[in-house]
Amino acid sequence: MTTTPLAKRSVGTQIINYDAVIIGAGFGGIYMLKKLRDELGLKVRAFDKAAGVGGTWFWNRYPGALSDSETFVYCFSWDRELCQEWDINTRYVDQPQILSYMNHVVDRHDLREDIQLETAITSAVFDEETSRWLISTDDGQQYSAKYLVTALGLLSATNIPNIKGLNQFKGQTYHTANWPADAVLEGKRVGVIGTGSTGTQVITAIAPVVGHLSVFQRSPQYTVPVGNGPVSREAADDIKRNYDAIWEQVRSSRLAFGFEESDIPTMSVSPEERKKIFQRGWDGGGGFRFMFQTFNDIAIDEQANLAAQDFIREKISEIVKDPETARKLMPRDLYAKRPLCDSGYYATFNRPNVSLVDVKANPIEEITATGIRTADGVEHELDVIVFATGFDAVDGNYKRIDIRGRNNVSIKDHWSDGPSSYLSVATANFPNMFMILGPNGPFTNLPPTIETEVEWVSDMIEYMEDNELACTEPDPESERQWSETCREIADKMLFAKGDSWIFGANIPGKTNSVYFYMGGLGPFSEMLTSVKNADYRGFKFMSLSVPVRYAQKALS
Ligand code: FAD
Ligand code: NA7
Repeated sequence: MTTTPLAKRSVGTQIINYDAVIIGAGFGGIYMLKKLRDELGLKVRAFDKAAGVGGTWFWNRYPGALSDSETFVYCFSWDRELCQEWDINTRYVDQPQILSYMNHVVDRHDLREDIQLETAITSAVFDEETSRWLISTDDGQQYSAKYLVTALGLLSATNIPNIKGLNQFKGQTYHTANWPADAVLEGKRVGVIGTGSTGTQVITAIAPVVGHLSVFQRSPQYTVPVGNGPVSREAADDIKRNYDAIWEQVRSSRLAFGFEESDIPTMSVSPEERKKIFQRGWDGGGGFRFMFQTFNDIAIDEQANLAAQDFIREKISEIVKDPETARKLMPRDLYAKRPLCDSGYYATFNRPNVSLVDVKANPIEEITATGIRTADGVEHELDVIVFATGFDAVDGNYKRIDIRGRNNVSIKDHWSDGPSSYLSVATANFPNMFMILGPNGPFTNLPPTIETEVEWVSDMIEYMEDNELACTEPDPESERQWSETCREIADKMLFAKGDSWIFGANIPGKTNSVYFYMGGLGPFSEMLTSVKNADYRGFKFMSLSVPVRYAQKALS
């Protein structure tokens, strides 16, 4: 490690120099480190505030945490050998399985020595004179790097709603994404606030062990069975044998979930046939499969959407024995959020120890010392409150770091009307800052999108090094056009009419904006390739005002 006192900046501490600093050690950060260190030969350090690698899967240890992407596509495809060696035992992977997989990848590629854990990046400031980033951590250390790669995660900054009285509760409170190892729920009176993807998982998993479970539901959910179960040796071998074909299909598809998306319009078939196809989707399992493999227009056409809604509402009335509970569980709005799947969510409400509180009709008034009081005056006595209340998605972690680009402008101000990017990977006036899963990236099964972005960024950095370029950033007009493209596509989707984190609607005060490119991974990859092949169209480059590989050359 090279250290030097940079007199201008240093306030007693030595600044440590790298070619690239990566923030985050989840899927994105791990692969970025591998590419930049082992393929480009750069001096790189990855930081994570977590005590272990794995990102999402380090943090989300709540009971029932399970991927809703299938195992064979919820992994890295770049490690061909590992794809052949790693066992696929179950259709989906649970949190401990994913975490152990990610630790294995890190060890297998000797990445651990270049990952610094339990270290939060507090600020990153671009120095226009040296064209380098000055990065500070919560332990008071400063680093300098030519490239800053933010692999901060899009579902990572937790959201705890500001409910009156939160601090006076005498029992335990847990957010699902910060689940303590010593959490005890057995026999306890537990309240869960939130019934999204996480809420449905945790509710279903803990109901059999808690004393009493009170579910505080603001929005009822459409959810279908996940269909988890063992994968036979034969099926697993088949997946391994077809590695090339599978990944080619995944990368060129829209959703990257490893299935062919339907091309049949919902209303083009008879009502009987429609029901049969929905039933097949229900029996087969998987939220994305149900929404996108049954028919091709559930997410875009209101009539098609209504047909899917009706099918799920009918299932709720069949499954849930108490009609009043069934009524409360039935959504009436569009089926236009990230499609959920579960391991018996609706049936959980048949248990005698589970009660449903409709907090839209009967809002939470206050958290008291002993529980939650709702507007009807009832005090729900609790030992534990679980917040399954989601995330300040996409730009949440960016706003939590003091990131400053040209003219000392902060990213918070730069994105005050909602976050934007050029192709999800970069934003104007933040030179040499590359984002993995930045705003307006594809809405997909994420590891294939992460790989696509990491590979493109790595190629871009290689190009810059080969051409001795000091820095690059997108021009604002290219960024504006990309935002417009994302907006146009989103406006064609019913998702734009549903209130969820996908459009920033879950956080009070957050800009309701377009946060994703809904055009699919295949078209997104083609776009990235065409930009690269056109000498990085839409990016401007500045050549040397300081030596490239400053860290190595200037200090050796
Ligand atoms: P993350 O895994 O979120 O990693 C980001 C890391 O950055 C974190 O470890 C965080 O600690 C670190 N970090 C942030 N700020 C700082 C800072 N200032 N300083 C230092 N470190 C920092 N996606 C799917 O495609 N399929 C699924 O089935 C699926 N299931 C999910 C289930 C849950 C419960 C959740 C929460 C998400 C799920 N996701 C799923 C989305 C998931 O986040 C992505 O699939 C993927 O793990 C993202 O990887 P990442 O590396 O981009 O970010
Ligand atoms: P989500 O999908 O944002 O769900 C959060 C849930 O919490 C949702 O039901 C919210 O109700 C509810 N919520 C949020 N704030 C409140 C308050 N103040 N009172 C009552 N209820 C509240 O987050 P998840 O963690 O489930 O899933 C996020 C993604 O991570 C998911 O797609 C997976 O990919 C993993 P609302 O619907 O807003 O009315």
